[in-house]
Amino acid sequence: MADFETVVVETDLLILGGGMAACGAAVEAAYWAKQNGLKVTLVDKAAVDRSGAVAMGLSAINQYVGLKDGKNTVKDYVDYVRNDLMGITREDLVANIARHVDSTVHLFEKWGLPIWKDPEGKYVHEGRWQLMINGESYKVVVAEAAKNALLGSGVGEIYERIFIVGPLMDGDRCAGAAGFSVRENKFYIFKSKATLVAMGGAVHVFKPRSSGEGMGRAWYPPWNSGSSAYFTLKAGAEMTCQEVRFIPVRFKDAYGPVGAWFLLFQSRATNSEGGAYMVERKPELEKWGPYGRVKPIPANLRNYLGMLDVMEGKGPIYMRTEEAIQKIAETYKDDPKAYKKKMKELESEAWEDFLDMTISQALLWASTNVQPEERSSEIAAAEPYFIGSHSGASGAWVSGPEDLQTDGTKSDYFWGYANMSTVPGLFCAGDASGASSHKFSSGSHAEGRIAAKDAVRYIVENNKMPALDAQAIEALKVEILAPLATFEQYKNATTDPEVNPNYIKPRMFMFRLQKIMDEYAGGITAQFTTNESLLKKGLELLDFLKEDAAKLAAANTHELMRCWENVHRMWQAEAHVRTILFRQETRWPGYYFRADKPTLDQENWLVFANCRFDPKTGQWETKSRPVLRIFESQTKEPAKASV
Ligand code: SFD
Ligand code: AMP
Repeated sequence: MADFETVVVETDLLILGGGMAACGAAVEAAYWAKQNGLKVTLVDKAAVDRSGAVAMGLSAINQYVGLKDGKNTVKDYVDYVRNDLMGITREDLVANIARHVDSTVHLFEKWGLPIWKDPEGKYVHEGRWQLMINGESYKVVVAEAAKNALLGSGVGEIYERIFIVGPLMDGDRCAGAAGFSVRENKFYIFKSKATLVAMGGAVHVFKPRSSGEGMGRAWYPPWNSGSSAYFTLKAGAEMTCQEVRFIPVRFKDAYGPVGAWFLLFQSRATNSEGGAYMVERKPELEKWGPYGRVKPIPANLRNYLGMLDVMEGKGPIYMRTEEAIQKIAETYKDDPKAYKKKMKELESEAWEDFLDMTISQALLWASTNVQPEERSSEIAAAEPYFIGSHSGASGAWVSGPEDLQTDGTKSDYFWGYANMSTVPGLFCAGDASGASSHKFSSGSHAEGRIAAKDAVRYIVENNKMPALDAQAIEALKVEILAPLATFEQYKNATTDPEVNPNYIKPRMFMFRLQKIMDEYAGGITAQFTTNESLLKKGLELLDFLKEDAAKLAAANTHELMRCWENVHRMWQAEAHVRTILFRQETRWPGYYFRADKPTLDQENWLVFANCRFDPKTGQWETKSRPVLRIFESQTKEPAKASV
C-alpha cells in the first residue's frame, strides 16, 4: 500500500494495551526504567483515559486482601481462588498478586479514587475481598497516574489509537509488535527488547444474547477482542486454561453486576415459582467432588444450579431486590424517620451500583419502570467470555516469582523472570496471563507492576536490540493491510458493498464465527453443552472460516481494525475448542458441560490443559501440566496429578 507510511519506533520496554494491567506496568516501569536509563513505550488501540474493561467505571474493587488488618492471609486468598476454580490454579501466581494488591489499592486511593468508608474511617467491604468505591472515574484516575509516571519522568511515550495486530520475532525471541493507526494511513513497527502484553480478554467470540443494534451491549467490553491471545499464540507461547471461559450471571439484557446484590445486600435469587435454587438444588453439589462443599460455592456451580432451573422450565430467575431492601430496612422499623432515611440510602446505593459501571442497566430499569425496592429484576447467564482476570482463567502460561517456589514447584513454574511467557522477552499480565483468576481490576494493576519490574530486569540482563528482517516486515505490511486492497479491487462488483462474491466484511465474518461457537462449542442456544463430535465439527468449520479470513475486506482503517479483531477472536476460538476437546471430563459445569464426559475426574484431570501453536510448523499441540501445591489445601486433593 503505497499511501501507507511505515513508522518505526525503537524502544526498550513495549507495553501493549492501556487498561488496568498496562497502567500498573507503566507506573512501575517508569520507576525502574529511569534508574536504568531505559525507554518505555505504551500503545493502546483506544484512549487510555477510557479504554478497556474499566472504561465505564466500576462500583467495587474486587481484590483487596487487607493484610494490614490481620484478618486475611495470602494463603486465605489462594484457598479462595483454588476452590472457585475447581482446584485448577497456579498458587505461585495468585499468591504473588495477593501479597502486592493492597499496595496497589492504597495507591488508587492516594491518586484520588473515592473508596467508601464507615464512620470509623475503615473501608466498607462488599464481601470478604471486595471494597465499595465511587468508581465512575476509576479508569481516568488510574490512567492519569500512568501518564504522569511515563510522561512526567521523561522515560516514556504513549501511542493511542494504534491497533496492534501481532508480534515481531527475532528467532524465538519477541522483538516487538506490528500495528496500524485507526485514524491515519500509518503502519507501525515497534521494535523492543522486551514486550508486555496487556490487551485484555475477548468478547463476541460466542453469539451474544443481544441482537441487532443492542449487540454492542455485552457484559465484557466489545473492544477487547482476543488480541492478547492472538499475540501470544502467534509468538509461539504456551497457553493455559483456554477451556476456562467465564459466564457471568447478570441482570438480564443490560448485564448489570450482581456482586453488590448477593454480597452487600444479601439478596436471594429465586425462580418463577419462588423456589431458591441455591437451597433446593443443594444435593446437586455433592456430584462435584470437594468443590461442592467449599464456601463460597464456586461461581460456575452457582451458575449451574440456576441453569438447572432454567432447563427445567422454571424461569425466569429473579434477583429479589425488593425483599433484600426490605430486610435491611426492617431493622429500622420502630423509628419511622430512620426507616425512611435508610430506604432512601439503599435506593440510591442500588442505582449507583449500576451508574458507576453499567449505566445501561440503570437506563433499562428506568425505561421498564423498575423500582428495585418494589419489584424483582430478571437475572440470566450471559454468553461465554475469555477473561482470565475475573472468574475465568484463560491466558498465557507464565513464569512465577522465584521466592515463592518450593523444591517441588520450581522446575515447572519458574523460568527466570516473573510473568514471562515461554517466549523469551514476552511478558503478560491481567487477562493476558492465565491460571491466576480473581485478580480483577486491582490485581491486574498489581500484576502489571510485577511483570513490568521483571521485564526491566530482563532488558538490563539481555540488553541487545533484536534484529528484524526488512523483507519480512514489508511482507507483514502487505498482509496486515490486505483487507483494504481487497475492498478496493472488488468493491464495484456489486451495488451493495456489504455483499460481494469476492470478499467478506468483518461483521458477517463475526456472525459466522459466533454461530459456529454458539452451536458447536456450547454457547447460549446449546445450553452451554457440547461433546466430542460437536467440537470436531466445530473445528472443521473453523478451518473453513480461517481459509476465508484471507478474503476479509475493509473500506477504511476503522474497518481494517474490525477485520483484525475478528481474526483475533477466531484464534481465541480455536484455542478454546481444542482445549475443551483435550480435557476429557466436565470440571466447570455452569461454564460448559461436556455431555459425553459428564463428570469430574479427579484422578486423571486435576491438571492444567495447555496448548501451543507452533509458528514454524503451523501445528497445534495440547498437553497437560501438573497442578502443584505451595499451600496445603482444605479440599485435600492429591499433591500431584498427571494424565
Ligand atoms: O465485578 C489493545 N471487572 C471488575 N473488577 C473489579 O475489581 N471490580 C469490579 O466491580 C469488576 N466488575 C467488572 C469487571 C469487568 C467488566 C467488563 C465489568 C465489570 C462489566 C474486571 C476488571 O475490569 C478486569 O479484571 C481488568 O480490567 C483487567 O485488566 P486488563 O488490563 O487485563 O484488561 P483491560 O483493563 O480491559 O485493558 C485492555 C487494554 O487493551 C487495549 N487493547 N490495544 C492495542 N491493540 C489491540 N489490538 C488491543 N486490544 C485491546 C484496550 O484498549 C485496553 O486499553 S464486576 O462487575 O464483574
Ligand atoms: P460480580 O458482580 O458477579 O462480578 O461479583 C463481584 C464479586 O463478588 C466477585 O468477586 C464475585 O466472585 C463475588 N460474588 C458474586 N456473587 C457472589 C456470591 N453469590 N457468592 C460469593 N461471591 C460472589
